[in-house]
Amino acid sequence: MLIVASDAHRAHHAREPFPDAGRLMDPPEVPERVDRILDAIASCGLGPPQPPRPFGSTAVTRVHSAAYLEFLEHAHARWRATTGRDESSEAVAYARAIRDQPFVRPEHVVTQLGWYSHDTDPILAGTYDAAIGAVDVTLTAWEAVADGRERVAYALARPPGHHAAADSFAGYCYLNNAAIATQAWTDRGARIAVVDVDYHHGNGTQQIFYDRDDVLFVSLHADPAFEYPFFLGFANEEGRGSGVGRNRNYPLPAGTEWNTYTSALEEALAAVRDFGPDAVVVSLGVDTALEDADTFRLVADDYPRLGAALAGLDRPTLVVQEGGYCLEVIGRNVVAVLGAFT
Ligand code: OKP
Ligand code: ZN
Repeated sequence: MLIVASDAHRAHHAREPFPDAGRLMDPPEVPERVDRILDAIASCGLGPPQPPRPFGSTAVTRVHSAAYLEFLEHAHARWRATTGRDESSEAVAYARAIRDQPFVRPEHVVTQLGWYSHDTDPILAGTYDAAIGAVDVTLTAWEAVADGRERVAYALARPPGHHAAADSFAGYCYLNNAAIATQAWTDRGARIAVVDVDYHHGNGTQQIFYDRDDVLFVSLHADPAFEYPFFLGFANEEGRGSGVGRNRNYPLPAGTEWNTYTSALEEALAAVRDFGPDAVVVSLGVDTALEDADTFRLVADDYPRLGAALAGLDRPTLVVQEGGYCLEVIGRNVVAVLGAFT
């Protein structure tokens, strides 16, 4: 199995605490996540990780709007010019779009921050370069599978991507790595199933492919009735237009253990088999772990089972890293999933 990783992610490291369920929380999406996964990969004999090649922006512009990309690239410099803050400052929204108004042209950087995001994530001086670096990692892994050189590849993407939509960042995500690879695949004529097993609903991926009949999006996640991203991820979101029936959400209760998880997983994977994709993209978040701060309770032995179920689809597969924040177990659990493919 090809494993792709790079150091570009280090340019993005948010440190300012943000409000989360009534408390201030230190950002958990840190560079050390990648180090821990690489350690586990090294000690289980997978790898060695390969470096990415640069892909430029063509594939990115197939998913994200030109205006959003221009914003993301220059937001921090504009923020500095406007506020007088320094290189290490974090640009964060503090005013939001006003609903149901005809306004569509954000010009001021603060307006843009409120326009292009729906939570409190910051843009740092290195955010754009890091996000592009994660896309290069993802597309390098994708290309090896799409060209038929590998049956399965793993993209150690950071920052993650599944909350980023065509023109919005949120949930630690700026560019939607999995969606960009999926789009690149469909641009070669393939029908793709995206299986999102991160603890949180992949709202960005859902939004990007909501009208599409050539991409099936299935997501198992904590019920948005009580969990981030709150506004999307409910079971009645089934797709739109020619995409009707091509979006399947499996919201699960707080405290979900393997027993409940596996039933939903079997249903989701049956929908994938039914769709009959040419290839599969897995958005792999391991924040479903008992040890993670969130509410699910999957344990070490469950991750090889999850991997085996995904590998059982028996399709060319790109696995893209999403969440997982407990540094003690993130590596162990990622490697357990990957190991099931070998
Ligand atoms: C990302 B992924 C606000 C962030 C609030 C959101 C959780 C994001 C999870 N700055 N927390 O799906 O693991
Ligand atoms: Zn998550």
